[in-house]
Amino acid sequence: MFETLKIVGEKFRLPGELYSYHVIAMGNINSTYKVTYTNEKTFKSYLFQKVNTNVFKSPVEIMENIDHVTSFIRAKYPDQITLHFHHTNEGTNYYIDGDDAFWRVINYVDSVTFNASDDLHVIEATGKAFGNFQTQLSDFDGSILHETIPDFHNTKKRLDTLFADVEMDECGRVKEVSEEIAYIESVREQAAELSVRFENGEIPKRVTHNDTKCNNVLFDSVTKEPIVVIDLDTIMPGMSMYDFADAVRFIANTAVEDEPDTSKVFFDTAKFRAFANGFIGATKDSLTEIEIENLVKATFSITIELASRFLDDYITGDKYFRCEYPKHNLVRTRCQLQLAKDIARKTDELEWIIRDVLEKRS
Ligand code: GN1
Ligand code: MG
Repeated sequence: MFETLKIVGEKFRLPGELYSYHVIAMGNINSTYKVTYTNEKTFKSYLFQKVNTNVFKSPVEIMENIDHVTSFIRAKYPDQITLHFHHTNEGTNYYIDGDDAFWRVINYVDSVTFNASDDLHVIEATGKAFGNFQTQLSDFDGSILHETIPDFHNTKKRLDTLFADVEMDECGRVKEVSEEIAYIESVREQAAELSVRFENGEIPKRVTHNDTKCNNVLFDSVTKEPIVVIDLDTIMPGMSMYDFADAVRFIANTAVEDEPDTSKVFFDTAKFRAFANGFIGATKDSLTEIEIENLVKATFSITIELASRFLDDYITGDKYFRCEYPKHNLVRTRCQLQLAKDIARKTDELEWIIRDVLEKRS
């Protein structure tokens, strides 16, 4: 790996000598390395990322999207830290190596990330960061963005794909998951509703992040204030409330996303309130009534959507998400379904929390 990274660093004309590297366990799709260079006695670190081209079929389009969005934010908010991608001699912000691997290099930002947090201030700050991100892009022309993964959060299509793959049962795994499939079938229409209404034009089309896990916000290690929103691979036109929903799905889970013991999995309403407070505070002037009144429904829908994606990957042979062990995708599915059931049970309380946050914010 050292040799590969060295070549990548040379292509991006990084000064100094490669000193050390380590893998950063970040995300389920791309591979990320923190790579440090030394120049005499100074050290500077970079993130080298190998983009998973099985998932992102047109990685150059992703880089174009990122370029558009970061340039826009830099021009509008010159004092704000944005992600800085390096360029090669050829003037591209990526390099394709001899093995067809697609590399990009970003300045390392000294920071901390949270895979989970019990600190309600951190959770509220995460909500504010994602809400601000959306508000900052509210006058960005989304039509110039490539749809890097078509129908990424089209829940109806995700569910249709799942049920088509259940019919095919190419790996013979369907018999193992009949309970999970029956539950998803029972909520199929309900979970798909918002995506159908979005396609019909009833719900505003906005520029959204589409992967709002809290570990996609970098925080200052001392002040615990957000520095920058990262992982811009899936920025595309989408539903605002799905950004909210995906974030609370992750951050308000009392367990990790792949907790094997589902008795530990609940939806934490205090964390939900904290995130809602931050997010709504940052977006309330732009969100419309239809978006606000569907935040809770979106939370249920996106949790079912992700469960369906994990389950679909399981029954089609684990080709999409990186798996650490054979039934990892099944464990992830069960965890998300448990969470969805708890969200469904708590719907009235969650709706009430949204109204309460809105009243206090107005
Ligand atoms: C993937 O790799 P990461 O963590 O950035 C996935 C998201 C899922 C998430 C679940 C491009 O994101 O949609 O919500 O895993 N990203 C893609 O952990 O499919
Ligand atoms: Mg991502």
